[in-house]
Amino acid sequence: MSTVIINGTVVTASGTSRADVRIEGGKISAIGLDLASGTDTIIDAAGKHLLPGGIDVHTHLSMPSMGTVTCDDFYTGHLAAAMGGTTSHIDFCLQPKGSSLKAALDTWHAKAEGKALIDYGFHLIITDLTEEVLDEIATLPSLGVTSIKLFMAYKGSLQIDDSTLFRCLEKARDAGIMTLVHAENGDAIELLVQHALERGQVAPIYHALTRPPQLEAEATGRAIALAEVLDAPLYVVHLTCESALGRVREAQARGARIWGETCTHYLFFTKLDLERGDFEGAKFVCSPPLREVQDQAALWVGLRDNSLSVVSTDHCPFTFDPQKMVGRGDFSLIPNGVPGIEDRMMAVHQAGVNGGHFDLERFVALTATNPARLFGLEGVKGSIAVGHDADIVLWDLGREHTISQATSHGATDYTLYEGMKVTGTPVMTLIRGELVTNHGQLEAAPGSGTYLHRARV
Ligand code: DUC
Ligand code: ZN
Ligand code: ZN
Ligand code: ZN
Repeated sequence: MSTVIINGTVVTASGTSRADVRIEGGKISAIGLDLASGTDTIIDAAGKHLLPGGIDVHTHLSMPSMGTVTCDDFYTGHLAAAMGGTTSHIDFCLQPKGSSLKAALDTWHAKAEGKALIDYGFHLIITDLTEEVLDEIATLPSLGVTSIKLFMAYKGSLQIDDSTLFRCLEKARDAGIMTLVHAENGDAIELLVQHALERGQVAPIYHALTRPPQLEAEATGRAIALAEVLDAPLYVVHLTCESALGRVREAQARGARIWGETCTHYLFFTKLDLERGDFEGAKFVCSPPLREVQDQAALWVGLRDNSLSVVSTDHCPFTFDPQKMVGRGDFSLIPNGVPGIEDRMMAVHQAGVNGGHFDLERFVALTATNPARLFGLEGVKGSIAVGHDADIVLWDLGREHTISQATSHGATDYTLYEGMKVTGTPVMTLIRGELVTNHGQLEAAPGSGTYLHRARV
């Protein structure tokens, strides 16, 4: 079976050109002019741009959190992702306390089994570091997992101490594994939350006020210091503010192996959104919290100057009603997380490219090429190049669309981006050469998404 996509404009992180793309056995076999002859299937992409399928390296599907479970599973989350032009993701597999890492991975594989529409890999969140678990880290690459994540916040549940972080960084470094951190000072946050509740400050805005940016910058700097001492690679997830970005930049200038990621919502919303009426502010509760306009501006600069390498979603969806409603009398009970897996590509394209922050090549770098390179998928995913998987999005730069819950595909009952007008949307998505979405229709069967056995970093 061969397919050729003709008449399109191919965009990679390093250039844009008019070319046909030939696909054989799910891989890109040729890129050039006039490749159509002798092909089984021809897709005419006249007027469209061909982008590498989006790679979202930060998602939480069917993940237990704060007494509930994120509402998208590996079917609804994948449907939303594919409709939005995302063809691969790396989900966070959570180690329950007392569990082995292997058992946690088995649980996550079972969640995806028979449901997956897009390709998926796993990062491993370590919550309980025993000597056995420390030894197990070295075995993760043989299971296709080449990244671990640690939480410096959520005291009493997910939070690890500095000694745990240090030991994991060292083990991960030796095993060719990237360490990811959620960088916020959980000890100070716990006290600030207690004080706020004692004063009767229960509204959603206090979520942001009890997690100030200084505590993100402090934890970011601390994690960087530990990683630098060990010369271990470190990826700071969901970076939100100018001060934390400064820590990353300084480390990069010293030549340290430090990378930063921000997430779509930090580019579009501020803590003022937590004050929306009728408890709607709860829809915007995530950690770290939304910040200020000046932080947004700093993040856009970081995305342009490469001090930030990736825009992911931190898709961690809960319904407004009933899931977020649980925190109506106490902000600290609102599940932390926002949806975004369907919106990322369109929203970032709209504000980033149409808004003049960067060009289409940089958009591709931030949403596909860099994520692949940093997480062991280089040469396989993240670019339109010979030998790569044919994960291709046909993007219509002129198509107008208004983002709305009514036309979205995930399981949440809201989108943060309600009413946002975009020009430029995906119209067709291929994964490994197979059609997955076509003008809003799903063409793939559940179970067609495959597990990504990732290479060492
Ligand atoms: N951090 C995440 O990365 N995701 C959801 C919640 C959180 O605090
Ligand atoms: Zn986090
Ligand atoms: Zn997350
Ligand atoms: Zn350009």
